[in-house]
Amino acid sequence: MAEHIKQHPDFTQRFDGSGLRIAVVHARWNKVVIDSLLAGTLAKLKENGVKDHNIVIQSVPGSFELPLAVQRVIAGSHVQAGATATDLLGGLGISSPLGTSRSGTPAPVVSTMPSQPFDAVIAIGVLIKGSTMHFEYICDSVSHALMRVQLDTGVPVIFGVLTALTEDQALERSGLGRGADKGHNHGEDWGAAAVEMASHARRWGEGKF
Ligand code: RBF
Repeated sequence: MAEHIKQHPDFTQRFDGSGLRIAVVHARWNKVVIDSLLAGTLAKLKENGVKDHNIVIQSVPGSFELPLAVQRVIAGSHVQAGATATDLLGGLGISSPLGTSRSGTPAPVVSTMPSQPFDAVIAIGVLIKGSTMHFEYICDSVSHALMRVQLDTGVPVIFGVLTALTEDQALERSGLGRGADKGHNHGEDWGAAAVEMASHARRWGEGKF
């Protein structure tokens, strides 16, 4: 019988991230651990083909702020995509209700706004248990709320929140362990999970299985 049952998922199947747009929202509490997780996440996104200009990084004070930030970032990316579509139509002179152009052929508007909403959002936070009940309340509410955001929006939200009982646990799970074994940087898994889930969600959304 296998000695260890608990295993990380197999991320050897590659998904093409070259056409995906992904946001990373991270908290700033426990910065040393956050920085390592963020670096691992970004390295994996790029390794899977996600382009630099298609990665947006935002930060919030603490993990409790993550769910609202993720929800707003998703909504904002739809506004950006809508604005681009409107710009393009305006540039073609199709939907200008005020008829502002005096000439018959308005100059084309070259939009600098990204035209694509986020395909996935990675929420990164590090919660370390203290001597009060804050840890329990924040872990519980943040995990439920992040799940709610992804189900409400239909955009995959990757749960990149470490809920560590000790500082050493947090360090080990970000590849910064103090012992001989530095541990595994879970940020890498979150980057890979984002590309996989974004690819699946696109395909499933088009009815392709
Ligand atoms: N935020 C984190 O991301 N990680 C923590 O370990 C953490 N511990 C906290 C402990 C206490 C006692 C308090 C009051 C807040 C903590 N926060 C932590 C911040 C929290 O997520 C949030 O930013 C603030 O409560 C403001 O809404």
